[in-house]
Amino acid sequence: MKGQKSKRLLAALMSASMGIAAVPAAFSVSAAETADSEGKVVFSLDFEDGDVSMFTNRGENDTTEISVSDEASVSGSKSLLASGRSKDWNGPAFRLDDKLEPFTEYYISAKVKGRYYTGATFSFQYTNADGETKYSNLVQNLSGSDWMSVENVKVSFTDEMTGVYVYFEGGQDDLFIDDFVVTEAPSVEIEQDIPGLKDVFANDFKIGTAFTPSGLSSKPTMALVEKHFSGSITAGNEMKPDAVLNQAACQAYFEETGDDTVPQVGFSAAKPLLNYCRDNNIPVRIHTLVWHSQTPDWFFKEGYSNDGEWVSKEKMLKRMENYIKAYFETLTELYPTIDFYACDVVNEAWTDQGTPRQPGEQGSSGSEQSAWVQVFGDNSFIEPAFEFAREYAPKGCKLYYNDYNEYMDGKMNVIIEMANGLKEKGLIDGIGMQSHLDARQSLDAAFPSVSMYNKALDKYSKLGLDIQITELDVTTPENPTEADFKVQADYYKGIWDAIYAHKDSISAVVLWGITDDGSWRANKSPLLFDADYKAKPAYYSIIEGREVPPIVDPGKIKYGDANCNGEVRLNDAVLIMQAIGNPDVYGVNGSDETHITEKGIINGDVANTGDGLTNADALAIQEYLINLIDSLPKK
Ligand code: 9MR
Repeated sequence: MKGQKSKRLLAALMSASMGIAAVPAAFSVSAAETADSEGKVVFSLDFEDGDVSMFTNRGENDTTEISVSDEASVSGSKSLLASGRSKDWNGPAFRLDDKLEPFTEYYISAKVKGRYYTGATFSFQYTNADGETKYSNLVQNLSGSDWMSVENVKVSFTDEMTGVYVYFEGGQDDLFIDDFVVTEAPSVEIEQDIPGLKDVFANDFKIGTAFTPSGLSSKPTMALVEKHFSGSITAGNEMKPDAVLNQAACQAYFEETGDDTVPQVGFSAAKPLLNYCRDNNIPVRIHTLVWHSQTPDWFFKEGYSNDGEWVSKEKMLKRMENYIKAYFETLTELYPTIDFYACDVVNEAWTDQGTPRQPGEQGSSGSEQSAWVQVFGDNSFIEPAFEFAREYAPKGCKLYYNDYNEYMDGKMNVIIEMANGLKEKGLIDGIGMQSHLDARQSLDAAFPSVSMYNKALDKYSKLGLDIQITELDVTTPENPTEADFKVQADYYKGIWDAIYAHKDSISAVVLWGITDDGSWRANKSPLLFDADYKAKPAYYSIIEGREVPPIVDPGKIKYGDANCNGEVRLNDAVLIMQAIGNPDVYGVNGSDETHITEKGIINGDVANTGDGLTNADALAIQEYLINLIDSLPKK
């Protein structure tokens, strides 16, 4: 049942995201009822009773009027009509946070139709704790001459978000909506009986992932992060230049001071994610400072204005320095306790042939052009970027050059040449191998081949710099079969073995996402966990033959933290006493889920008695908590 559901859901998500979902002949879910094991129907609106009060327009300046109509319908004879729309962004909207629970996953399905032609987008908006409103498109290209369908679109929100809405937008045509159904996803427990990846490789390298703040509202997603990936977090988009640079603030500062070389930055987009990392003691990879993509063109223009002239190289150098300075200073002021241990200073500056990118605006013809090259004439912006990063990065933050197709000869050779130069000057600490790989139909067809990837690892490791695998994912063909997942698993294993063989040069392996459906390449299922949060064959292939090592790197022991929650508190002492007094329940193999772990035993062994975990350890923790001793372990 579960497996079938997962496939159906994934198919629905994939077709929905491609905007080609067909309208089912009939719609079977009726008025609010408790559904089967697939989840509880919370709202089911067919508008037959004439009630459209759950929908509004999108506030001030939105001219949309919401009414009930019998001009079109999918089920019954009525639908909701949104008329009078005078802008693309005009409603209709359905508010979530006043009706539904935070940190809970819901699926939304609905039918939409334009009066003359359907050309709609299904979108999501919320206001964050700083009062900023954010928007994202959930399903684009709902285009066709008839009813279009969104099916089982996953939505969730945190308790920090307000004004959370889903809405249809696009064009100015009247829109009809019918059969709008919100289902609460069945609560899902992740598999706790499999080893955590971060634990299996605890003595080798950090295991991490990238995610965006929307992941925070999904309990099972965060359970996977905690269990497998809490060695390192990268913000998927929220710490990139376009998320950090604030155009209005830059212009205001310029107006006030007459100085247009001091860019203004902020981290509101990354805030929920950084708060999570701070509260859970998770090291953060900074991605990224200097990049041609996701960097606004106005940053390179006179007056920070969209249509200004390009600034001079001299001015851009000053802007770059002040931007990098402000980036690190603001970040470390806001988050003094986070371990910002790595930073992609420059991202994707070289083409596969080993030349600089073409100069130009990022938006004007695809995203391949570089405004950095436009202003500097070539790639001579790389070295100052590293100089400024070296000067202003917090202590312990290692500096990386990061790129994709990093195993292609032309690109690899130029990266190595560049890295050698930067290394001589003490400016670089490592290479970030993004590793967006493609397993295809067979190991023979996979690109790159395992041996090509291995060769790149050989070459980079000879640089004498650190290597991090920064964005690992491995695509299957679209609509993967079981055989495709097997090939993916075999390929992951080959790549992982190559990584493992170079582990002395590698400090972190970061997956680019958590579950397949959340990936930027969702239609090719590239990750280790599926949409149902279950470990895929690829997960098993990379841990095959490995066990959770009992010995934890001394640098990773948190003395006193017997329950491994990142803090030393009285309940750590209590857990030790429980584990000793009632091992069946609280020992390493104890039945209660709060039982002590191998790592907890190491953390908890603090009394220096030399005889493993005893009540003396619990006592030492209590002495520490009431300041009778200064530090753990007890001297
Ligand atoms: O995962 C990111 C995706 O959500 C964005 O739409 C995309 C836009 O550029 O960037 C993705 O992340 C990229 C990363 O920053 C750099 N390497 C390639 C990644 C995948 O495109």
